[in-house]
Amino acid sequence: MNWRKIRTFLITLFVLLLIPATRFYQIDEPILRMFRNPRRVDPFSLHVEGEFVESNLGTEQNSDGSVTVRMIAQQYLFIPHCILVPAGVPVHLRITSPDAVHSLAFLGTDYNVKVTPGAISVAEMQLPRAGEYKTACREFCGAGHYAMRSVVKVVPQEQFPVLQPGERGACAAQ
Ligand SMILES: [Cu+2]
Repeated sequence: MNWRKIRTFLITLFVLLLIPATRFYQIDEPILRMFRNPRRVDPFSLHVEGEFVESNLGTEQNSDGSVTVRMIAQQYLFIPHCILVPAGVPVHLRITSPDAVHSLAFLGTDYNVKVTPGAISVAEMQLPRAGEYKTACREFCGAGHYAMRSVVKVVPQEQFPVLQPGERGACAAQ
């Protein structure tokens, strides 16, 4: 057996395997996309297409009385900065990140949602009392991490605006 040939073969194989490892977005990414489940989202295009475009962020009213809230956590803010939800109603939260790992903590409650780029984090929550909740990022995400805060305004159900299909509730409109 020729060890030198085997060694050359193994080194060549190793180098060939290294190429896709360093070109993740060119090789692995398109292959992985074929196996994507609906909870995956492309962090590079989420601002321009799909569920997390700006016009779709905020609070959506569902026919069963519950609401769906869509948000983006990114360095170093939450979009929208303020979300409006009715009190005592099931809230389906859907949130994703285009850059780093973040976490959305609702201060004064037990809710803390980890947000990872490429995935949609979902959480079922309910805020029984009207009032203003502060939120903060609880996962160190870079220089501006400590300024990464937002607000949740919980209003009594009768004060929550009736939203048309396609319309999203926001604090400013309130
Ligand atoms: Cu952070």
